[in-house]
Amino acid sequence: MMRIDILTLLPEAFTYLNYSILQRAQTAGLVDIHLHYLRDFATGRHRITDEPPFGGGGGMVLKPDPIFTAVENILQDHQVNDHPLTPSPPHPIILMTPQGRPFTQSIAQELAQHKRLLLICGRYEGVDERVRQRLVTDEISIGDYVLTGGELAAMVVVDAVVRLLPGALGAEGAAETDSHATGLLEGPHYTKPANFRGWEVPEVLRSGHAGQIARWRRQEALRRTWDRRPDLLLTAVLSEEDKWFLGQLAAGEA
Ligand code: 6GU
Repeated sequence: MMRIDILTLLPEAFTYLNYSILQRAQTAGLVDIHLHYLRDFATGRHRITDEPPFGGGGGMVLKPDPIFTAVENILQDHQVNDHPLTPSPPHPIILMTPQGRPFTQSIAQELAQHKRLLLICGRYEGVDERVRQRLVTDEISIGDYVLTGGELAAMVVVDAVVRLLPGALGAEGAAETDSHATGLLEGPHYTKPANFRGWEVPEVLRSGHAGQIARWRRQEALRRTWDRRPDLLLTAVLSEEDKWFLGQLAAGEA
């Protein structure tokens, strides 16, 4: 069973984790998710977690001590005095920040291999640099736009990771055929009715020919990727037949 700890100033925001696949994965014992309120680890009468930046300027910066104390408590036996990158640490300690490495399906796959993850939700204005340099082992962003805090980003990462855990998806939804798992976008999907307002479902999908259906789906995935995300074709794993079909698309013949 994987364990995920999330350190946040807004634990109430994580209700999304109690639904759907994330809920099922938890009740099935595939993952154990623990929320920790950063303020609980702050000291003093006011339990202050942030302060204005040294040197002036706007915004507030998360103080290092509550974050270090929280992480040390959460990962009880974790040694945080050494730089965490040299003696490779037992578990990833991930800071959610727009300055992090851009999150991808391959990072989700990488994270899904670990027994334990700790996500720290930053805030846009910033986190004391000593947290980055001396505590975290990884920094992740979910894209080039500004969010108020790392909470939504942490839920995105948890969702993408948990659905990769063996047994998380029902038989109907295999993670291997998802968009991006194959390196391509998925082609179109259709369901009942076969004729909706005169608009027909492609005949091949109702033909019952498994081989023809698989080939059509592959070609439509290639077509959609060619149209919308040609950058993905540079890294996708392509067969000779795939390359031939892309040649047809390029020539305007498909
Ligand atoms: Cl991880 N945090 C914040 N605050 N904004 C983001 C982000 C993370 N990823 C994209 N924008």
